[in-house]
Amino acid sequence: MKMDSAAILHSLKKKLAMDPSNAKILVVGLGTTGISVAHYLQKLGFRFAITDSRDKPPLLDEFLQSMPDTPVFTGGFDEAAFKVATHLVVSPGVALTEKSIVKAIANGSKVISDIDLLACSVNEPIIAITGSNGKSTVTTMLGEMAECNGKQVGVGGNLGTPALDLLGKDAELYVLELSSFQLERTTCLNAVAATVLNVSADHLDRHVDMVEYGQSKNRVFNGNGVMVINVDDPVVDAMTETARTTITFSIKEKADFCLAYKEGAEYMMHLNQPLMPISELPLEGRHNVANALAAMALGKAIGLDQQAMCVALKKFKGLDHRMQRVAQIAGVTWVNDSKATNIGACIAALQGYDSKVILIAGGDAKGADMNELAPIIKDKAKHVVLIGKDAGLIKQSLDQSIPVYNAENMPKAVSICAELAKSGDCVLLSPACASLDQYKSYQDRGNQFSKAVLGLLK
Ligand code: UMA
Ligand code: ADP
Repeated sequence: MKMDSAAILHSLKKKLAMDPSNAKILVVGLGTTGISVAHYLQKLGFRFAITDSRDKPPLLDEFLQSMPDTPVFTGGFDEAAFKVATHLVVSPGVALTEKSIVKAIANGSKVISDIDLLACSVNEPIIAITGSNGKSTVTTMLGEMAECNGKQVGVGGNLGTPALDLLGKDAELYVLELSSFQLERTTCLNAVAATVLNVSADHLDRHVDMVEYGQSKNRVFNGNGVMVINVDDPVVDAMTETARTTITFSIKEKADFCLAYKEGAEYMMHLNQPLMPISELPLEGRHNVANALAAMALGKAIGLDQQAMCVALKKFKGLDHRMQRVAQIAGVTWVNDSKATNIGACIAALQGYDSKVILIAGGDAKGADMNELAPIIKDKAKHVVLIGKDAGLIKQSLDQSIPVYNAENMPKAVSICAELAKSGDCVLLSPACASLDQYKSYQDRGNQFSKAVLGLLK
């Protein structure tokens, strides 16, 4: 049954010690998360203020218009605002190591997330998906599978729609993509089913090391829901809690959801039952077969019909900027994988090719060790065109074994590739790095790539 305001307030008090009569809440970060939190708190009658360390965050004017009475502190974090706060709802982009936050915690403030607030506000099941790569793909797949089962589903979180903006839409279930940042500050999520798809180096500019990064991911399993485990990833496999209900998936070995050959075709299997041939999955790359198995396993955990899940998978279009074919020009295929913002995604992309590609890579490495990428580049790329701030790190890791070119911008990178490519070649943008050193976002980077490629037709 849907929770009314009284039930939500009761739950907030019990689980987060949040009560409108005495809680003073500071929303940290005036981005999409912060704004969704502000609307939620206002509806429930809480006293709160919002702060952002930027002078003029882009959403400030819009916010001031919609909530003119809310105290707003911008241009640095105001010590006084932190000092009086009983609770800090900290946006994922703000590091918990911020001095003001550390001080506030020492003074007894409680740090929570928008995900905590959602978890206290719904009776409907929450399915939580994290991992270094594949989160958005699996979240979207599962959402479409649930819709194919006739369910009203709220799909969001790190994917784009802030979790609290999913409220009020009569969802029967919530499918949330969660980042390590969202998880590290979430204390009361108890998802009915959850998965860590994989763990590979990412965000090491924010996390102390791989151990701490993995621990943040592991928090998705807090509670007692079904654990969906990728047995191909040793870090994830080690998260298995034997007392919990577990569903496994694998593209390499036997698991609850795995692969097997039947009459010459490779099938996705559940236990010993064939589900569908992988040739009917309209996506590039083995990693997307793993993603499909993970989505199936999560769907199984919440009782979705397997036939309906297969129908959804066969229709799944894939997401933009992930192994997206942009064009074929003079026999050269151009692929936009701009969402490959870490090494693991670039490795998965390269592994999918049988012959060598021309790779465009580089950007902000976020503290990752590019030497981990070098062996697969040497194996699968015949030329490498480097862009962005950490181009030098990739170049160093490749020694002299492969021709490397530097490009100051995307049009230049595309024109170098166009000169190098011969009919039958593939040019792959899979940067292994974040985009923010040169672009507004990975979408902007991908769009600039596509624009430059399509410009070759003129
Ligand atoms: N800010 C500060 N001080 C800081 C850092 C940020 O005041 O030190 C302020 C910024 O000035 C800005 C606000 O915080 O005004 C932005 O907050 P935010 O960075 O948390 O961004 P949101 O708009 O709230 O978006 C967040 C997620 N962003 C990040 O985690 C960086 C979005 O994920 C997510 O879609 C959204 O919440 C809804 O849940 C984006 C992302 O890049 C897509 N995620 C990373 C990833 O996928 O790799 C983790
Ligand atoms: P996320 O939301 O975790 O960033 P996406 O589905 O958006 O995941 O994909 C991000 C990048 O990772 C893309 O380059 C995509 O091709 C790649 N990718 C997707 N699934 C996997 C996987 N299971 N393993 C490795 N890389 C993957």
